[in-house]
Amino acid sequence: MTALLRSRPLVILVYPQVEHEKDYLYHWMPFSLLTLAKPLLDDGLADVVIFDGNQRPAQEWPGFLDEHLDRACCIGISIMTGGAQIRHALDMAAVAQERPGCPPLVFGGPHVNVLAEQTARHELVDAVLIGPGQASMPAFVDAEVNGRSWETVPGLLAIDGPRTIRGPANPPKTGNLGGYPWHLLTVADYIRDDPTVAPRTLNYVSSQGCVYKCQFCYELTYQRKYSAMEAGAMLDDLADLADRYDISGVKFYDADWFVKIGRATEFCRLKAERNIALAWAASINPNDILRSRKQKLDLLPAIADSGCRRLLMGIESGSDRVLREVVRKDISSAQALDVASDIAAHGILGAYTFIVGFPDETDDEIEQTYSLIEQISALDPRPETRVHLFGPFPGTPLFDQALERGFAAPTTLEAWANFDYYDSQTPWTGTEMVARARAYTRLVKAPGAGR
Ligand code: B12
Repeated sequence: MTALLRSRPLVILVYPQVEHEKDYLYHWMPFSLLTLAKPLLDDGLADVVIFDGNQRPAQEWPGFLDEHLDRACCIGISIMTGGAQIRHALDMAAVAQERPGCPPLVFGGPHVNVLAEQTARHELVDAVLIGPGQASMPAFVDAEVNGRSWETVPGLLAIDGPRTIRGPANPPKTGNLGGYPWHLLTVADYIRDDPTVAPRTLNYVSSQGCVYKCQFCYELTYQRKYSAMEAGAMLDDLADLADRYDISGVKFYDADWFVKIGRATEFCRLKAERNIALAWAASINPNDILRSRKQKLDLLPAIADSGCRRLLMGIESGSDRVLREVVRKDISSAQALDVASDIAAHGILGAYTFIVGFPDETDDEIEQTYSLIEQISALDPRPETRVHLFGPFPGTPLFDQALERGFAAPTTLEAWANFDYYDSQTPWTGTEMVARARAYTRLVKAPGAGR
């Protein structure tokens, strides 16, 4: 058995470091890589090792390569736009490529999904896999191990000078979530004391995709078919994690955990029935609450009873014009305040994000956003608020508008590597706007300080 396992090829998966905003206190498990590793292991195609740059310093990368490179059939690297992740990815790729016999370096993830060609042109990138990796990664490994042409790999794009290789389309269908190979990570290292949830909180992603149309968001471009774990399967996983790692809370980082309201209420029902005593937090769109009211589902009482401590919601703006015409949030500022009040009335901590600096946004509209923040901040429990500067993300409708208004976007992967959305990036955002946004970012910060 050991000999058999040894003879299997190895896939190295890398999540390069994301340089967190200064006030991010927590670490997230790299679910992107777990979703790729799962089918590789389940189908017996390869063994997998993960290097999480958010947990291990870059200096450990050469030693990691010494240990694993001789068995590796490829290195898969995940990248998102911003946060210097691309820079760390390229640094790591350069170190790997210097090694004799380095296997192909294949890139995937959110940045690839919007700028595939630009990424594939980079000399350190052997191929990109566009779209969800659940199907494309096993197909790529199969091609490498069994000598099949890269043209058979869904979502593949490789550009080497004048030569281009393209695989068939990789449908934006996701699925195959949950039941992850946790042993590939040191899960204990990701558990943190989260004052807004519970002393031993772990993050979790239970769905992919989103059904809303916010014009600044990457999900709109990617158009993944929404796919979610059933409530029961989610609870199986959480009960297992609670058992193995003694967690007391879970923080869901789905794009929107509440797309299927029936799934949410079923989760609460089953959680009580199975006596799973975890506190939890999740992301929600204000329209989910409005929908639940229309459907006469008592969503907020159900989730409050079920141990939901915090809801993260993008409100984006206090201006009805911006909400309607720029963001297309399908909600008015009055409805946003009403929903936030309802959340507070149920004793749940609201965490609301806003964006200032949209193209053509007026000073008066920005004032309306700050005034809404003031009104929301008067609620009890006092919600968290976070004000982002508008960041034009490639592929989104607002990116094109920003270009028309003089935003200078990077045009190569190398240039994206040094691009940071945290700073003011558009010609119409000045230092004063940045300072005010930071001042209105008010979080429950200190771990251990809360309940
Ligand atoms: C967790 C998270 C973070 C964590 C990252 C740590 C971690 N370990 O994940 C933190 C908090 C650090 C973070 C930061 C930021 N994030 Co973030 N984050 C997320 C979040 C909420 C979940 C990621 C996740 O686990 N998804 C679940 C997995 C299964 O999906 P996935 O990552 O997309 O992976 C799939 C595919 O992309 C593909 N794939 C991924 N990697 C690879 C690799 C290979 C080789 C292959 C073949 C395929 C492949 O296959 C996977 C399975 O289908 C997503 C939103 C979301 N729900 O996805 C945003 C998201 C990834 N973040 C985003 C952004 C923009 C940021 C910031 C830059 C925002 C900012 N305000 O500055 C910051 C970074 C820097 C900073 N200045 O702070 C965007 C990325 C858009 C883009 N164009 O790249 C997203 C998509 C949110 C959004 N809708 O806009 N983020």
